[in-house]
Amino acid sequence: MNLKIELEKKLQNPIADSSNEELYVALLQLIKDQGKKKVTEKGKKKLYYISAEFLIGKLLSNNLINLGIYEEVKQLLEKEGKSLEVLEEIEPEPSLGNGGLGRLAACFLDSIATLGLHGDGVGLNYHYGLFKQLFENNLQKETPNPWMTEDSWLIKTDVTYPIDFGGFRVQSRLYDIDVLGYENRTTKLHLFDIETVDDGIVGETIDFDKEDIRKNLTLFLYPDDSDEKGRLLRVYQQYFMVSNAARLLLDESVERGSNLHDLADYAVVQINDTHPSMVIPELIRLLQERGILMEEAIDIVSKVCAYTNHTILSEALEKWPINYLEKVVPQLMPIIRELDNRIRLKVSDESTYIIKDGLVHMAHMDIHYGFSVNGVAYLHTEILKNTELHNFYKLYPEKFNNKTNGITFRRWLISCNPKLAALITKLIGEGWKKDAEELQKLGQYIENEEVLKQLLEVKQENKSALVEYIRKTQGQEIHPDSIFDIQIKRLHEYKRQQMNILFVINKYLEIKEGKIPETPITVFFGAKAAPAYIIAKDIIHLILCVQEIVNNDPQVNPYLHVVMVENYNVTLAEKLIPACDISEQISLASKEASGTGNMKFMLNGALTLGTMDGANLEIEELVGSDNIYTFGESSDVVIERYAKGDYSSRSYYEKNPAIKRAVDFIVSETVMKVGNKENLLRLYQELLNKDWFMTFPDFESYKKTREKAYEDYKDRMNWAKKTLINISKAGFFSSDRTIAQYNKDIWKLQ
Ligand code: 6GP
Repeated sequence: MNLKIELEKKLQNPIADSSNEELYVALLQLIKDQGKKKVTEKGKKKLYYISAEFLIGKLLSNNLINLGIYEEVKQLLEKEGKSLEVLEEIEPEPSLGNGGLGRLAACFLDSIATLGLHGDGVGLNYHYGLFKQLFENNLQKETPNPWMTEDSWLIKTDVTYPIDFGGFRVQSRLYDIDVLGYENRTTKLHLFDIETVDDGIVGETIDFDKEDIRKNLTLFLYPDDSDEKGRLLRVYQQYFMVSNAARLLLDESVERGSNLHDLADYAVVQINDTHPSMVIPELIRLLQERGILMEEAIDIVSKVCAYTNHTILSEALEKWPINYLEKVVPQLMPIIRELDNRIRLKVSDESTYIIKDGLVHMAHMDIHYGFSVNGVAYLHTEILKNTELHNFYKLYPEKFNNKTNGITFRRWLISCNPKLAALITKLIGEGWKKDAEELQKLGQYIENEEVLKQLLEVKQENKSALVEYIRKTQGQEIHPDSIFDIQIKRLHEYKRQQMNILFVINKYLEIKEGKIPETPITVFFGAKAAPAYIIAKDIIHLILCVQEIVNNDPQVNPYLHVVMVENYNVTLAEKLIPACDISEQISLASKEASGTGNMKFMLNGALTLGTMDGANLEIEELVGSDNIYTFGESSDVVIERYAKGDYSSRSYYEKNPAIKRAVDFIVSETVMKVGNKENLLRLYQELLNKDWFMTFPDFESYKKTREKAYEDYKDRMNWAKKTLINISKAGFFSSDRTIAQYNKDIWKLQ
C-alpha cells in the first residue's frame, strides 16, 4: 500500500493542505478499510465474551501499531508538516466502562484477536460513556461524556432483532467495531443499540428522564442506580444485551452447522461478572422456542456458559428484586423459578438458592448453571473458594478455577511508552512483542551500568513529557526530578485513597515542622467517584483541598506537590504510567480481586508499594521481596477481624499521634478555609467511627514502607536495577497468557 496515495485519495486533497480533523477522519477510514482485509478466525466453536463494559480507550494509535504502519504514518505526517500526536488528541475516548472489569474486557479482545481465537465481544452501544469529571470548588462535578462523532469506529450492520420487554417491543441494531489484533488477525466487538434512542433528552448534567425506555435504553453506561428507576433501567439494559447476544449466538451457530442439540460444540459464553447473567434463562427460553424441551435446554445451556467473578464486595454481587424482573422480563421469571426449584430439590444448603427473600441472586444462577467459575488472581480465587463462595465450592469443586488477569502489552507498553519499547527491542530484539516471556532476557543486563543509565534516561524523558502535559492541561508546575508517586484507579474506600492522602497530610505537617524530604515528592491521584457514592466524593474533596493547600504553601511546595488529574481515563493512564516511579496499590488485603494497574506500572518500570492483595502477591513472587515494597496486614488477619466484628478505628486514633494529627487536620481551620464543612466533617466522622476498610491498622507500616522507598530512590543505580527486574518479570502478566489459559481450560476453541 502506498500510504500517501491512499490517504490523499481519502482526503481528495494533498496532506499538507488538509486540516487535522480531516486527516484524522481519513486515517480512521483507511484503518477501517485495512481492517476488512484482515483474517477472521472461523473455527467450528466460537466464544461470545459478553460484558456490560468494554473500556476500549482511543483506537487510532493502537490500530496503527497493530496494523504495523504506525511508524510509517508518523513519519509521513511529519514530512508533510503534520503530527500524529495532534491527531491523537482529536479522537474522543470511548469511555464505555467504569474501571478494571471493562478495561480487562478490552485487553482480552486484543489478545483474542492476536492469538487468532474464534471469538467476539458482545455489549451495548452506550451513546454516553462514563461521565466526564470536572472539578469545581474542590468538588467533583459530573457532566455528559459523548464519544460518537459522525465518523467513528462503529460500522452499522444489517443485524437487527425484535426484543420484548413486559408490555412492549423494541427493535435492536447491531454496530461493530473491528478489533485489530497484532499483525494479521482481527475480531469484532459487537455493540447493540436501538434506533429510537434520543440524545436530545440529555442536557448539561447526567440526569435524564429514566422513564421512556425507548428513548434512553442505551443512552448511558451505568445509569445512576440510587433510585428505583435507575435500577430498573439497568435491568432493561442487561436483558437487551443478553437477548441480542443469545439470538446472535444461536443464529451464527445454526449457520455454522449446529442442530442446537449440539450447541456446546459450537458456542461458549463467558459471563463477565453478573451483568450478563440473564443470558442463562434467555438462552433456555430461546431454545424452547426453537423446539427443545426444558430439561434438555437447561442441560445444553449449562455446558455453554462460564462465569467470571471480579469482586468479593457483596454490594457488587447483583441481586434483583423479583418484582423488577416480573415487570421488565416477565418471560424469564418462570424459567428462573424452575431453575431455582431444581436446586431446592437437589441441594439442602439454602444459602445457595437462587431466589431468596424476594431477590434473584444472579451469581448463584451463574454458578449452578454454568460449567466454570473463575476468579481473577490466585488469592482472589482462594478467597472465593474458602470464604465468599465456600458453600458453592463444596457443591462443585471441579467448576472453580483461577485465571490471573493480564494486560495487552501492545497498548500498555508499545503504544504508551515507545521509548522504553525501543530500548527493550534494542537490547533483546523484537521477539518479546509476540512472546512476552522473552522479557526475561533483560535479566542479563541487571548489572550493566550503561543499560541502567539508559533506563533512567527513558524514565526521565517520560516524566518530562508528563510535566509538560500537566502544565498545558492543568496549569500546574511540577518538579521533573521529584519522585513521581502515583495512585490512579476508581475511587473506592477499599482502594484506600484516603490512606494515601492521610500520608500526604502527615508529610505536609512534617515539612512545616522542618523535617525536609531529601528528594522532592509529587503525589498524583486520578479517580472518578460514582455519582451517588457520597464518601468517595468526600475523599475527592479532601484530596483537592489538600492539593490547594500544599501547592500554595511556599514553605512546602519546593518539596511536596499534589496533582489530582481531572477526568482520569484510559488516555490519561497512558500518559501517567510511563512516567511513574512508585505505583500505589494499597487496597485493604482481601478486597482487590486482582488489580491490573499494578501490572501496567510494573511493566513500565515503576516499583510497587502495595499490600498483600490481589495480583500484588503474584508480583512479589515474581520479582522477589527486594524489588517490591509490601506492607500491611495479611488477608487472613483482615478476614478474621471482619468475622470478629470488633474493629474500633477510634482506639488506633487515640494510640497513634501521627494518625490523630492527620485525621484532625481534615477538620482544621486550614482545610475548612478551602473546603466545605459538611463534606469534611462527614469524612472525619466516617474515619473516626467506622473506617470500614481499616486504614488505621495499616497506617504505620504504610508510612514506614513508603519512606523506605523514598530513601531507596536516592541510590539511582540500585533503583534502576529494581525497575529492570520488574520489567523483565512482567511477561507473565500479558493478557495473551491469560487468554491462552482461558482457552485451554474453559473455552477449548481450536
Ligand atoms: C475489578 C476488580 O476490582 C479488580 O481488582 C480487577 O482487577 C478487575 O475487576 C478485573 O478483573 N472489578 C470491577 O471493575 C467490577 O466492576 C464488579 O466488579
